[in-house]
Amino acid sequence: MKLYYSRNLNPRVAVAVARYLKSPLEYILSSPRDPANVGAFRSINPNALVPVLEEGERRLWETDAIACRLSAIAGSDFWRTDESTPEMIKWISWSAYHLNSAAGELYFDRIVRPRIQIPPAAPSVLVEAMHNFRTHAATLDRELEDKTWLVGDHVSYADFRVATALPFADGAELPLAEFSNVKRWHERLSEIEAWRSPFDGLT
Ligand SMILES: N[C@@H](CCC(=O)N[C@@H](CS)C(=O)NCC(=O)O)C(=O)O
Repeated sequence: MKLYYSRNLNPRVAVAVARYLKSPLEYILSSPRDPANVGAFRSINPNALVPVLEEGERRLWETDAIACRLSAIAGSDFWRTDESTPEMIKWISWSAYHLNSAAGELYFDRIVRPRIQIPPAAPSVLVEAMHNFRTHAATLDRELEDKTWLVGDHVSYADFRVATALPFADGAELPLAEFSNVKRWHERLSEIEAWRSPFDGLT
């Protein structure tokens, strides 16, 4: 099996999941949007994005689908398959449409745009993204008031997925210090080596 990845938001989650589950993978560092690669990469993923999990002829894209598959292969409940599955899906969905959507805009503007040398977004776009991030981080903060993990009593994919942008908080200027429960929960998550340093030992 192969996992095509880069060091950006979503592939970072997929690599962290794979390392956490000790998935037997070959890791292929990729630049699918590089003009030199984009055409060829579309045969691996028509969206020309990473991560992609390749198992023989089968290619699976989307981080959530890859996490689901790797968890099944590992025989783990990291991807919950019991009565708590809807609760896990709730967090995955919420983070995609709300927290990570807002954080992703800030990440893209402050980390990716300077790297690929395109001009910053209009200030009003960033003000709105920051407002949305604060709104959703406040929701998460309240939810985490009396919880160690988002689903049940041990870590699940919901924790990794909701935390997608938090390892980039400094560079993306996410105001984590304002949300003490979120900050504590992410510190706890960062005690897991696979989450803290997913790329260690990879090229
Ligand atoms: N919905 C997809 C999004 C994948 C995506 O946006 N990947 C971005 C990185 S966050 C990408 O491949 N960008 C080009 C690159 O990283 O080189 C998922 O959840 O996997």
